[in-house]
Amino acid sequence: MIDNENTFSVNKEPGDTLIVVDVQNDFMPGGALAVTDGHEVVPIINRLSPGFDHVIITQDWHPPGHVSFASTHNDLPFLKRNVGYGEQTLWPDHCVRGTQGAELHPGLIRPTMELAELIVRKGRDAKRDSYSAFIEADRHTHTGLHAYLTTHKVKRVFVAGLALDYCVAATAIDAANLGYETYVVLDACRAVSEAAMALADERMRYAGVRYTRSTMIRTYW
Ligand code: VGL
Ligand code: ZN
Repeated sequence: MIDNENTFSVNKEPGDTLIVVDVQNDFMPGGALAVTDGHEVVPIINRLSPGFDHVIITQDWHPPGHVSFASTHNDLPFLKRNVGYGEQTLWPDHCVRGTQGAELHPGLIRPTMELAELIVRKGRDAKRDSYSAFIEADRHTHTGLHAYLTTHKVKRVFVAGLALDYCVAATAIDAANLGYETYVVLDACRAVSEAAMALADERMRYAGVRYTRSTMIRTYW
């Protein structure tokens, strides 16, 4: 469903920023909200990060009893429920702040974590989820990432990590709508479900998000 006409080769420019989304233990095989082959993105991201002027990491970082947890509503995971700000997909408890499942994959620590200048923790409010690293699920509350990138005059962002059909897509769509030239690094992402991926693909294209691959990003200096 992701074909080639929206996939671009790109030459690295000063200021280019890599956003590494939710490469956390709970999204790895065996984790609470496992993404198939999620661990495969780790070495790819580690090869990618040293070439970027800015590396930003995000962590899904929920308090116990978070609104996105099925257990909070005594309901089943993967159903949807209307909460204050609209429809919320319910998930198994995952990325509870301070737990091992919320930690970054240990393989990411060097060099990506070492090079990162900012960690954005999202979904921190019990009553509000956030797939996007920029704007929370109420579509109103900013995380501060846009202000940070504006301060550093960042024009282009490259998004990688987990899950492509949820947090990566939401982050890329917001980035594009906020005016960044936005690339999703496809081989450095993995998706949860085919159905969600088809929808995410459509929404990303509509927002003007471009696709690239780690092998198609060139550095000339
Ligand atoms: C994510 C579902 C719930 C993600 C986070 O990182 O894509 N998905 N929380
Ligand atoms: Zn979450």
